[in-house]
Amino acid sequence: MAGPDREFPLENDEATLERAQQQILVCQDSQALKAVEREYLGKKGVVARLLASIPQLAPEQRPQAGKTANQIKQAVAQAIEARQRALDAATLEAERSGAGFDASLPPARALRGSLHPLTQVTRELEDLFQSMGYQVLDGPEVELDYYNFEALNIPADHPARDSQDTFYCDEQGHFVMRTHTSPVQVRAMERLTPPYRIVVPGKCFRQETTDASHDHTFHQMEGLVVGVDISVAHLIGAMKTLLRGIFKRDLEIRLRPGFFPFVEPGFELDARCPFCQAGCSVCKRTTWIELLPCGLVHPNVLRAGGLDPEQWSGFAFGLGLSRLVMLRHGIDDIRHLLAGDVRFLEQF
Ligand code: FA5
Repeated sequence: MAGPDREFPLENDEATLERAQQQILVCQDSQALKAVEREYLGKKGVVARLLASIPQLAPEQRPQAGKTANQIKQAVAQAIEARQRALDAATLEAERSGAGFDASLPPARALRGSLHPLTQVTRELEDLFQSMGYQVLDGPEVELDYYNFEALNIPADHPARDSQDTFYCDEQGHFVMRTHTSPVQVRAMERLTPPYRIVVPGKCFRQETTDASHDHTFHQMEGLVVGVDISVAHLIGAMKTLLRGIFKRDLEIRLRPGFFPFVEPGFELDARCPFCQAGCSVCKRTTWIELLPCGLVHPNVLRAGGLDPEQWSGFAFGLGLSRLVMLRHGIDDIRHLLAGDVRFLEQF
């Protein structure tokens, strides 16, 4: 039977401490140290047993017994900590001097982001147009119906106003998600004094069924030049420079008639396919690629912008930036562009 005198002291306190310290010193790893820690400092360890047996001692022995138990506890904890530090240092030293450590190896590759391909092409074109004297302007994505349609000579019954194409933002239909960047044409006319040249890159929104070449959210870059006696010749000159900037060489172009209420005459501009001579999948075997709609600014639009069509004229174009990025990188589905999939974006 364990009587009080047998429990405390288990042995004399110095011997207990000495034994613990010896055990600690021969530990070769953290696991062994943990075992010693449990033996002395654990819930049922030596120190806990010492403390538990104090109440059974004669009252005058108790203070000294408590003090001794706490001293052992502290000393053992310190010895364990010191041994752990020594083991850690030894491990580090072994790694440094051992065969497995090569200080000349390059560090692990840091992950770096990159610019979205749409941002890249937007910045390139902004630089190109700025070098030709154009200003880069911005406009609201939530637009007034007036600027998106009415001021652009798009009458109320025009199919472009059909609710299928437009995201309306309020019951009355005063606010829309802009369906193109053209509303900034009139906003610019109201603010600037001609002559001027502007480009407006930005997001557009259309309520349409998406497929590989149509998204509900896509990017365009609007261009507008206003001056005296601006003609189709100016438009063609600017478009050729634009193509040279994009494809880094001269490409033959052609204009087909195109209808947009805000230009007269209006055109669809095609360029010779930059990827083939005899037809390929990009140009659908026609050797022409449809590049952008454009035309001379309609007099009604000039008027809406506060300009006298007798005095001022202009040309405008609406480049589909999303489609251009697809063309440039051979992307087969426009929906990849805004899907936010890092595996896709990492490629640029
Ligand atoms: C327009 O949006 C006119 N505002 C362009 C314009 C400006 C004409 C100035 C004349 C003068 P359109 O709807 O064709 O036109 O769109 C222009 C370009 O935007 C298209 O050629 C195409 O590249 C791109 N685009 C149109 N709809 C989508 C869509 N759903 N997804 C991706 N790109 C689109």
